Amino acid sequence: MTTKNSKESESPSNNKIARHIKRLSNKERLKAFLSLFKREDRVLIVIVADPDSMASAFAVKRLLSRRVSEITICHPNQIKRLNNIAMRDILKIPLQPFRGTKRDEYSKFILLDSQPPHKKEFLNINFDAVIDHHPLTEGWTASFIDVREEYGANCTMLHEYLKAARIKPSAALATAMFYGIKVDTHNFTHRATPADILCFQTLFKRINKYWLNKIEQSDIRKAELKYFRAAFSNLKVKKNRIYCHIGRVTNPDILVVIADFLTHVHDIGWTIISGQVGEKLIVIFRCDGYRKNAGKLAQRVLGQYGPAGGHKESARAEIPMKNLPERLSKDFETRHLIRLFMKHLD
Ligand SMILES: [Mn+2]
Repeated sequence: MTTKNSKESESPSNNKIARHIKRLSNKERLKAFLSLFKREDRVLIVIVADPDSMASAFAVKRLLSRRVSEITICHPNQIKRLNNIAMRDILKIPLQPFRGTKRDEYSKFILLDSQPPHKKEFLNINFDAVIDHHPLTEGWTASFIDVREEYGANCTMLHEYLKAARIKPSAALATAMFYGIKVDTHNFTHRATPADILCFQTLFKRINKYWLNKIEQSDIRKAELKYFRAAFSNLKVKKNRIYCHIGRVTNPDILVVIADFLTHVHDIGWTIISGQVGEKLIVIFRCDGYRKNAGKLAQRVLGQYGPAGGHKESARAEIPMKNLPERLSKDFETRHLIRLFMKHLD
């Protein structure tokens, strides 16, 4: 394992390196990146696994294939989202947990879609290259730093490297990058640059749309289907609002799926779904945003009991059951959920 040393303070600041790399053309940048590696190198790519970072790692693996002797991708986080598990499995992205990866078996280290201060596991690795689109942080350096925060997705940057290397991505790699851009730009409703749009357009003809559909649609576990039965038997409609307490669930993500599903009901302005996970009451808010503010309502109604808040159209609260008034903390039901909101919604 490589560790930080005192020499670091004498090397040029990461800002200076990042500015230098930013000024290069795509071809020059590719050349500078590839010059870091020798044939005998064993490369460890580190990511916090999400669609954008997985696609970026997949692209770097392709870029370095046949140039180095070994490339491994590892991630310190657990992949829990079903869409991300589907992406990894359908596109066959080879990943392994960070824990259990022997770092002394590797000679080069790359960090993608993240920076060393973002996770404590990263701090004692001397990265050779960092390619990211988050704002540049301080207190670290690397030989190669490509940080361009104006990019909506990290894989858009990697697509430029592939293009400069004249590599045409396979259907699996194209689908991975396409999905990574979609997720990181929230389908282009959040930060996205012309570069992201151009990349998206270029990748479109190479993707496998059946794989993409399956990845995007996989968000319900078979074992979770039973919660829909609970949802339909417990839900109450009151004044264009749907309220529903699902009961105990193992993973709060299913509450989000059910809340999103119920927003499809015509003439419904609010959907408020709750469920108990461990000793917490999780409440998911959805509204059409028209003269409504889910984040403010969540804060107003539940902020006194625990963390609650969010955006205009969606919000969430996570309330320790013990913080609720005693008559509510036992055998919580949909009618209790309604009672909580009565005072605040007319
Ligand atoms: Mn990203």
